Amino acid sequence: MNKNALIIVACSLLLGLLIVFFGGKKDATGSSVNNVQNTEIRDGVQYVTIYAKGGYSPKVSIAQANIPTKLIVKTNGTYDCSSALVIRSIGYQKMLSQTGEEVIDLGTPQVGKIQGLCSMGMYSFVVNFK
Ligand SMILES: [Cu+2]
Repeated sequence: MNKNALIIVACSLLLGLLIVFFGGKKDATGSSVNNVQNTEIRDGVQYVTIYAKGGYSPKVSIAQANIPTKLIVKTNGTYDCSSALVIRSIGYQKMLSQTGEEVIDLGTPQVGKIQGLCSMGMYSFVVNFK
């Protein structure tokens, strides 16, 4: 009886820990995706980095307007259609390599949004220039 009770307590504890751990981890990942600093200005050029694999991450980026900007799209074993990238506003369409880094010149964006899509329009990302 005592042994069984102990096992039940231990199991509940373990389950609780698992929930806290994975729940917490999920939250942390979620917020870090939203708050991630994926823009960088080097030598007067702004770089915005997007990861493409099973969709695009981060889905929403915030960048500065009126600065020459390049979009870096990183793939890493990307066999899904997020490697078929379309950015309509700049007339860009390309099949990215499955693993690599694509640098796309966005010119000097004004205030507004630039949207990237997979060729099927299933996955998307937005860079919000402010
Ligand atoms: Cu797609």
